[in-house]
Amino acid sequence: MQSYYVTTPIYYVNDEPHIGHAYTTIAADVLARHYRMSGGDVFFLTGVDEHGQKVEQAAEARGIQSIELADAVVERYRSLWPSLEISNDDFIRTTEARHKKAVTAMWQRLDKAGAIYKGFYEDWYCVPCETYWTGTQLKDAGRWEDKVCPDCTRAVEQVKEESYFFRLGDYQQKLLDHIHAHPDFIGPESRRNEVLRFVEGGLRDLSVSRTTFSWGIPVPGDEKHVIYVWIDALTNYLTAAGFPDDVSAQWPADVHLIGKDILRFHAVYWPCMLMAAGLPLPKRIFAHGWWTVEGAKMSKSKGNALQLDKLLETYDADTIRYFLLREVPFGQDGDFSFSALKQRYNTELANDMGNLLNRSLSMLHKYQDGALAAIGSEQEIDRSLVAAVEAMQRDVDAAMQRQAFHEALEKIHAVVRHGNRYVEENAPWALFKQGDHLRLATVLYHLIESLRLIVLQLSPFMPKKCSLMLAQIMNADIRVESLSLADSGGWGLLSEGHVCGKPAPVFPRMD
Ligand code: ME8
Repeated sequence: MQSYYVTTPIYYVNDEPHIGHAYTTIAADVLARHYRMSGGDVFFLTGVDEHGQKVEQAAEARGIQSIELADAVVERYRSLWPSLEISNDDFIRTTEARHKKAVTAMWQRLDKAGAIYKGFYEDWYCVPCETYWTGTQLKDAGRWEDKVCPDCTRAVEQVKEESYFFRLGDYQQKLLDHIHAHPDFIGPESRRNEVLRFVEGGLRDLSVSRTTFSWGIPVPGDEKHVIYVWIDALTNYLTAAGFPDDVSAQWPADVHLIGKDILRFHAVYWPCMLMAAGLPLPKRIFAHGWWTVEGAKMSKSKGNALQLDKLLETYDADTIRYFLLREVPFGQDGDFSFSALKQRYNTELANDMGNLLNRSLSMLHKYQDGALAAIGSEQEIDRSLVAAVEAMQRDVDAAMQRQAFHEALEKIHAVVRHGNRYVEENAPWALFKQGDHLRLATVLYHLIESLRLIVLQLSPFMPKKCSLMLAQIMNADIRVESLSLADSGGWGLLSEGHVCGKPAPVFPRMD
C-alpha cells in the first residue's frame, strides 16, 4: 500500500473557524478520501496553532489564560470538522507534549548543524501577521510614513531585542536548485514563479526567537527566549509523523495544502529549515486562492465567522463541499455568494445528477420491476458511454494528483450529462412500447452501471449524498467509505438479477 500524507495549515486559535478554513480542510479531505478509496495508506492531518503573541494578547484582552482561550477555540474546530464530514486521521495541538518534544528536537538539530546564531534584532513587526519587516520593505511598499504592514495595512511595532537567527541566507541557492529540479514542488505555476522571484531577490537570515512574550516553546538552554511561532507551527507536520523518532513511515508529506497567504512560510522558510536539519522536503506545496463572501473580505469585525454555523443550518455539508470545490478553479480567488451556490446546486445536482439517478431507477422499476435483466450485444452508443465512464476514472485521478478539484468535478459532471443524453437518445419508453426488451435491458444496465461508477468518483466530494445514492443503486446500506476502487471500480460488476432500490430524491430543488 502506498502511503499518502496530506496536511492543512494548523489554524490560529485567536479566531473563529470560517469558510476559508473549511475550504482548505475540505480540499484535504477530498484528497484523503480519494486516495483511501484508491487503496492508499492515507494519513490526513489538521489541527491548531496555539502559541504566539496574538493568542497571548487575545487572551489578555479577555482576562483569561492563553491556554483557556486555546481550549475554547479548539473545541469549535473539533466539533465543526465532523459536521463537514472531515475524516482527518490526527488532530494536532501545538500545546501538546509530543509537539514540544518535536520542536525542541528540531531546534537542537538546527543548532547542531550550525544554522542558528545569536544576535540583535532591530525591525518592524506586524503582530496580526506575525511577520517582521525591514525599514526598506516598508519604504518599498510605500508604508514607511504610516508605519503600517505592507500586507494587512495595520500598524507595525518597532522591535530591538536579542534574538537567535536562522541562517536562511545560506540556503538560497539550494532552494532555487530544488525548485528547478522539482517542477511540481510548488503549485500552482503562478505561485511557483512568485516564490522563485522572491528567493532570487535574496534571503536574509530569519529571526527565530523572541523575548517579548512567553506564550510558546522555550529555546532549549536559553529559556528567556521563546521559539519563533513559525518554526513551532511548521514543525507540526513532523510532530504528527512521529518526529524526533523515525518518521520515514509518513514523512515526507505528499502535499501541504495552504492558502496563498502563507506561501512564503511553507515554500521558503520550511524547506530551508528542513534542509538545514537534514530532513527530506515535502513533495508538494499547493497554495489555493482567497475567498470573499458576497464580494466582501471576511473579517472578525463583520462577524463572518458565524456564517459557517449558519450555513450548515441551511445547507448540508455535501452541498457546501461541492460548491466550494466546483465554483472556483483550485488556486484562484473566489467569491462565495448564495445565489451562485443555489444556481450551481439546482443546475448540476438537482437537475442533472438527481434527474439521471431518479429517471434511471424509476424506469428500471416501471419496466423491469427494479431488476437488471440479461443484456444484448453492445452498440456504438453503449460503448461510447462505457468509454466516457472509464475516461472519467482516469481523468479524476490525474486531476487529484494536481489538486485540480474543479477539473475532477467537471469530468464527473460531463459523464452525468452524457448519461442524460444517452437516456434521450435511446428513449427507453419507446423501446418498452415496441416490446424490445433486450435492448431496453441493455440501456437500463448501462445507465445503472454508469451511475454506480459516477457515484464512486463523486463520493470523496459528497460522502453523505453518495452513500444515499449508492444505497438506492445497491439496495443496501453501504457507506462509501467502505468501498475501494480495486474491488468496485470496474465496469460490469452489477449482475443480472440485481434489484435496485426505489428512487428517493437526493437533491431536492432549492427555491
Ligand atoms: O496562518 N480564503 O493560521 P490561520 C481562503 N497558523 N482560505 C482561507 C481564508 C480565505 N478567506 N481565510 C483563511 C495561520 N483561510 C497559521 C498557519 S501552518 C504551519 C500555520 C485558510 O488561522 C487558508 O488555508 O490564519 C489559510 O492559509 C489559512 O486558513 C490561515 O489560517
